[in-house]
Amino acid sequence: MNTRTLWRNARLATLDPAVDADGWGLIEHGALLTDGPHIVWVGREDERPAGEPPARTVDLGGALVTPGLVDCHTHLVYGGHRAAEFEQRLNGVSYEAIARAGGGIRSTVAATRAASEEALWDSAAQRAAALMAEGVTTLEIKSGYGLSLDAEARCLRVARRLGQTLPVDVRTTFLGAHALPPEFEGRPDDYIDAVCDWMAELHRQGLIDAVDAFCENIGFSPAQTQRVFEAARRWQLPVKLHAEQLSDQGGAALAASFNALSCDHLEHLSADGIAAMRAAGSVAVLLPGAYYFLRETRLPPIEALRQAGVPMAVSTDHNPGTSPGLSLLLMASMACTLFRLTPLEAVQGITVHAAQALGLRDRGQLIAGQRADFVAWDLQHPNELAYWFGRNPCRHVIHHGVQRS
Ligand code: DI6
Ligand code: FE
Repeated sequence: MNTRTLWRNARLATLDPAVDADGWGLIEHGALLTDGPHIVWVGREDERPAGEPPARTVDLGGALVTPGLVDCHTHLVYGGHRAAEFEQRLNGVSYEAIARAGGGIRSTVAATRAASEEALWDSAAQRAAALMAEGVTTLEIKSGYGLSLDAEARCLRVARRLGQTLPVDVRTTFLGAHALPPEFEGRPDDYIDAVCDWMAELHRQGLIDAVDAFCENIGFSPAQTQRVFEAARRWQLPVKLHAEQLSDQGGAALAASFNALSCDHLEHLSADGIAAMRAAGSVAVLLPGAYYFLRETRLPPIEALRQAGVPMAVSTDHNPGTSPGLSLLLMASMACTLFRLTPLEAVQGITVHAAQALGLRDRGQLIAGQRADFVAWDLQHPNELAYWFGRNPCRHVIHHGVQRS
């Protein structure tokens, strides 16, 4: 059966360096041929190879087309919110002080434990819909607000079900080592033992694609993080790390020694950390939403990462405490204004490099063989993705070769 679709009359931003040297990989009067969930040909419409005509043709009306967006770092599944804590912070109480007083992550843990699986599903599905409306076709979701075997399993099941139910790919990350739950007060090493045991069980249930930890003075030490990573290695699960967000713990170098897919945040990253990430091929995931919302002043070392050739991704870090935003396009804009990324770097950061931060090489560019995940925008040039904010220029989303909207 002929299952091929021709998507014609588009201006393609392929992000394929083979198309042009400037990085955007623009093709005017372009077209894409898809077969089921894959792209089989990309090029100028008048250069389409002869052969069997496609079963279906879709006119994209001259729209700009980019790869589907990838949000590679979110904490999407949780109960409640923390607007009151936001007020406290505006009155001068620091994020660390709130966390140390038992608020912060722990207050979301209490709300998450109290929520039913259905309630968690409803709120997370609404958030996913907001991201998807802006062209997100692949989404990472971390656990880390359950902090017990049952509650972590519930959150990961909700994340899995989102990917099975909605037209979006979901990658799950087990972040048991996010914070110390109250029942383990004063016993962080015992808690790490428990996290390693739960990992085995959750992995057995098929709920984990990667493992993460919060390596920080208000989180877990490098030695504790290392134990989590050793357990992940036992199950051949890739790792990533919340590293160097509030202080330099040497987390990035530790993660790199486990071939981490990514190190995320990185405001306090050192030169040694950068060298280790480069050697390991780890992606630097930049989270300008958290920087903005915490009113941080210390920038991640963007120029040094750029010079070292470490790929940079950009993500929402959506969570109720430090980044309650649900717009990946706004993050691209803030990556430019706050972190001084170029628009091209920001767009690569929410596509090809974000995919790489999830270990996915089959998406993020418009190239034959890749997933047929792409977005038609009401824009002329892809640099506008990092320019407009508070506007959603998304016209159509195609996921696995199927037009979603
Ligand atoms: N770093 C963050 O920015 C989030 N988690 C983490 O490890 C914040 C989580 C929260 O405050 O609820
Ligand atoms: Fe995070």
